[in-house]
Amino acid sequence: TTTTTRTGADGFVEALRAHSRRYHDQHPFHVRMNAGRLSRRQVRGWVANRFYYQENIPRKDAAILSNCPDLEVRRRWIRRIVDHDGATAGEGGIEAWLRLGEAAGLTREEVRDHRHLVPGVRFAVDAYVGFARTRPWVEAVASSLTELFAPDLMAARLAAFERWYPWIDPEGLAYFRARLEQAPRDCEHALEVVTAHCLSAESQARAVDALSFKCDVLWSLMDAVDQAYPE
Ligand code: PQQ
Repeated sequence: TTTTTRTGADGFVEALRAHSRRYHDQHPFHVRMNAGRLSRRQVRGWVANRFYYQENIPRKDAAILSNCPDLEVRRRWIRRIVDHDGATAGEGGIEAWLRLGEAAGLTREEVRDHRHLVPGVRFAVDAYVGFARTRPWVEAVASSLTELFAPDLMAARLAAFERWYPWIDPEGLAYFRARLEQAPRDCEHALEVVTAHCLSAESQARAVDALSFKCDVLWSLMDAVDQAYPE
């Protein structure tokens, strides 16, 4: 039957949080980035490639909205799309990422036209959007929970960029400052949704698998960037 033993919510949240060990902050490319060991070419390669992730996050969130029958959840979730797309031209996270690119010496055009985008990054990001389109919406929400681990990485990245890459105009780092506030708010909501909906051991296991999948997405993205911009 589908009724199963209810795992304690604490054990479930612990199992989710334990994925911090598989988060992409541990990836060798991120370790080198935060230790100041990347060349300008490598930093630019990462910024240009990560833009594809940024561009697709709102499409991923729109897929979640389209699959979600819960009005209250949709009302809060929609904010993520506005955060990235901006309410008007010149605002939002995608714009902020383009400014990061400019601060790092990339033109807006060369970031937007994907000339630097490598196949592995495209595949990883497309897999994330595809997951949100095709899997049950609560699993897609669970896959966003890597954001539990993002604020520590953002803080480390901000400090590292200011210290090691002074050739990047610090105003270009506004994207990361904004995420320091947005990510905790977003993942608190996602955690609320997942703990409210995943009450059986089976559904909890599927949520943990979804987060595991997302760790793979982010790791694969870094692998692809690492391979394209070797030391
Ligand atoms: N993750 C999501 C998501 O899954 O909905 C949205 C974002 C992330 C962002 O807007 C980010 O900027 C972001 N940044 C990082 C990063 O730079 O390391 C990681 C993640 C993440 O953990 O998925 C996100």
